[in-house]
Amino acid sequence: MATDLIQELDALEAAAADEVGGVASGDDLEALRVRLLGRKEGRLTAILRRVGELPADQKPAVGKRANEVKEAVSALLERRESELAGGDGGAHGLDLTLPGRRAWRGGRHPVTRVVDEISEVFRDLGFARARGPEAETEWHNFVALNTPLDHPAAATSDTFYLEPGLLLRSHTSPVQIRTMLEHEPPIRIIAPGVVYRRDPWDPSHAPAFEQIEGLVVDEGVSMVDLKATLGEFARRLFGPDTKTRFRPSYFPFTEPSAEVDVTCPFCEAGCSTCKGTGWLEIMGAGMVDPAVFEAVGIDAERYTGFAFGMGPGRIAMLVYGVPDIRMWYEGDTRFLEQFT
Ligand code: 2U9
Repeated sequence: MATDLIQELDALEAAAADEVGGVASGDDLEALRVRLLGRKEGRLTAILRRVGELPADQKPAVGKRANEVKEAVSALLERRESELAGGDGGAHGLDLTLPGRRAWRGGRHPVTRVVDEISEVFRDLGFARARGPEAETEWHNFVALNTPLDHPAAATSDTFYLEPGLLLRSHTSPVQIRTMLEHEPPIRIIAPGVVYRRDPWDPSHAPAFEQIEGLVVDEGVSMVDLKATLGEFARRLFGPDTKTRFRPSYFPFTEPSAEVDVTCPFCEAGCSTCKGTGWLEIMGAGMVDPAVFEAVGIDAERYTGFAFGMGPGRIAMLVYGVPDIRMWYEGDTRFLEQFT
């Protein structure tokens, strides 16, 4: 009688080992568990019910074997369950048919790309690149640039002061001042970098933005050199048919001064980017004011020079049709990755 029950337990274990591997879903596995180990109708329960009929001395052996089979079958069921959860039904829980995760690719910021493109054009025209500190003295940022400290640009409402006399540069022009203090002419440099102004954020203002300025100083440099250089720059940046025009303007550090427009690269005769005018304003420029040469100890009788300045963030807005400068600085990769 006891041997019959032990044989049935052996058969139950063998059946479990047989069937478990063929089960393909969690539901089927649960159904198999109920059939084998279910408390009411399961095969193990049916066998255990008959243990009561055995003579007392035979009960322990059958009970022990019943426990072993229950443990073994439970282990088989559990292993199969984790295999199914792994997805492939294989031994390693890997599903080689799942699609791969797409690698995240970084890219240069669109404004950085414009800075790099502009820098490349000027490099090819023979300009070196100069850098300088972002924390500047009042003297380098304003005084040496023919801008007295009672000028509105130097007011604490327009410029970030760090301490008396020390500020976050409001343009990259102090880099040119430092270059002239350190080097004799001829000088031919561009100074790209971030500058700071106390402007509240709005669609066309950011409190920190990129600027690229340029400076050429040599004997015999004239307005013709300025116009030829910026004309060639515009043709290389926007295309060979680009025309340039100069409109009179005023800056404290240049005389004469001009705003520089290029023909709109996006239309023949007026579009939304150029607001129907056919022209885009891309920079300011002028002949270096002799007072600036005097401040840095360059002989203004012997040397002349020209300078220019532009905002790559503004140019990137025009080139990419972006209506609000703040969009460059929000760090939203869903927006930025469109331009890479
Ligand atoms: C020295 C002498 C002269 C730099 C110049 C501009 C004209 C100009 C603005 C354009 C838009 C700055 O990015 S922006 O906000 N700049 O219009 N900048 S001439 O003149 C200099 C610089 C240094 C020693």
